[in-house]
Amino acid sequence: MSTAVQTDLDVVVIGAGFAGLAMLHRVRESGFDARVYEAGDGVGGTWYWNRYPGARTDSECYYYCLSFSKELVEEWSWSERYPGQPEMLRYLDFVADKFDLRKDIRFGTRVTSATFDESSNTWEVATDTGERVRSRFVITGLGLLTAPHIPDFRGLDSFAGDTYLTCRWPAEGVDLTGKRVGIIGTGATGVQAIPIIAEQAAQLTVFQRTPNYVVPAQNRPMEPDEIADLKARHYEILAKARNHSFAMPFDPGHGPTAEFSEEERQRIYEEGWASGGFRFLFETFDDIILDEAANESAAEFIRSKIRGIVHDPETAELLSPRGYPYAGKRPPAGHDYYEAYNRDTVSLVDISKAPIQEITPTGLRTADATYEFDVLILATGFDAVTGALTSIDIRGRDGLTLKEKWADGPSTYLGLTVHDFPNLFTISGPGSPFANIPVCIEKNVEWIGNALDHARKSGVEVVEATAEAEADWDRQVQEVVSGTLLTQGAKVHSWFTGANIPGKKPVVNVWFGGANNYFAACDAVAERGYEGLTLTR
Ligand code: NA7
Repeated sequence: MSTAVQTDLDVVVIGAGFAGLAMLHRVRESGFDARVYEAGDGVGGTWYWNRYPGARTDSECYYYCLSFSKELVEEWSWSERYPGQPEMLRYLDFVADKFDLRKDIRFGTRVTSATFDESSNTWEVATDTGERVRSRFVITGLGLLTAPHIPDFRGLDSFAGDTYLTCRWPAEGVDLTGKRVGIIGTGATGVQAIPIIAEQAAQLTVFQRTPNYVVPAQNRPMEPDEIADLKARHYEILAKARNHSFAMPFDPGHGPTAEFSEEERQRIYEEGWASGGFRFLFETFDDIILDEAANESAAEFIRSKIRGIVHDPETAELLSPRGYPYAGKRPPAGHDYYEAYNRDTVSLVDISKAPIQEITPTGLRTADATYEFDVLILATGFDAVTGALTSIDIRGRDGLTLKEKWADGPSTYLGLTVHDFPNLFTISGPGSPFANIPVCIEKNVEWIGNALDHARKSGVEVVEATAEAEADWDRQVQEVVSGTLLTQGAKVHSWFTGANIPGKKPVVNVWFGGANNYFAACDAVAERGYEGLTLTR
């Protein structure tokens, strides 16, 4: 451990995406001396790194944004219902400039370790640029989907063409015109990238292990009247989102599926399909993620749409998910996704039964065939939720690392704090909701900001979750999901069970008990004087 401490800070924030920017602003408003460390050369987090063709939000613009400043809400206007990555990045740049956040951000600087010093109750934070700082609090804003997952394909380095990772796509773009492209991965990323790549490439081969349930997003430009109306109602919309189980300002569904005739169901599904994206899941029927028959009914509707769109019946069948529930994996939103397979230049290879055996200098080889291409694209996902946190050497009491503590699955209190890791706060940490992220982030930011204010006012030096409160929260995280179909994602490598990473113990790592209920639980803890946390003067 270095003793060359150069600076004393109240707060170190790791990451300059939505979470880090909002957190920096919040603690600065309270007069804390704060610094953000960001590995990228600019702000944006997820929206800085994920520049692949077709990258855009799966949530609508007017609630996938920050709300802490009325002026910001007033000044920024979105151009599309689902903003593309360049627009999202422009937005976060605008936020950074408007609130003069950059002066407290160290870009191009990765935090390598954070060590809690029990003698001074401070954190010693070290970076890959050689900085060492001592801070009272450390707050992580690392994002849920940050640490790339690159499967251990034999021969990956032998490929003679260019290989690209979607989440590390070059900022200057890649010209795929006339190229033969192979892409592995058909999650939310692959589903967005495939139709755009298909427009450019001479030939695109898609390697699919598990088909997804893809509902079209129904993107369109935003109209001036609509923008004005949404701005005027922003805080009403936010209140509605905060009251929704997935933090989206949606209306409830029509009720339980079984209460409707087949004809009525089809009409409601069609309406949901036309509304687009997550609205299909949440505004059609209320029991899709709870009841197997209801889920199968919605799933079959989606399969019927696939059969209607994709001309080749064999391809349509390969694209049709079976054997796991709709929403058992995080469902992607499509932009002419299925339509892309009607191009003569796009072919789909099922690697579920004949897996990839090795990457070769000219392409890849599965158990029963070889394929050739010039460019290989990996859209293979992330070591989600815990991966970014455990990639930093974070040491709490008695030198315990977060990686050791979470060897059998993550454990937190409210997804925000960890026993044995005092004065550490994790925005959107494991055990916090997987829901519309900016809304969840801002609730976390408010809660942490208020906790820090409270600590300072009361002369508290150490804030730490009790072991009991943490165990109780972990139990609740597992309990609330057990009555849903979401646990079944484990059998199809869903990242929210950790099952997409070979060797990672499958355990549901996010809160599925309703974002609204989660927000209420966090508020109640604060109102009761930070119940479940030890506050030491
Ligand atoms: P996902 O949703 O985890 O998708 C990763 C894809 O990569 C998925 O189709 C995987 O197939 C595939 N994959 C992963 N490993 C392999 C191996 N070894 N062989 C073949 N195929 C593989 O990540 P995304 O980036 O698309 O989306 C992540 C989140 O970002 C998304 O949920 C949104 O919240 C935004 P599998 O399905 O595991 O069979």
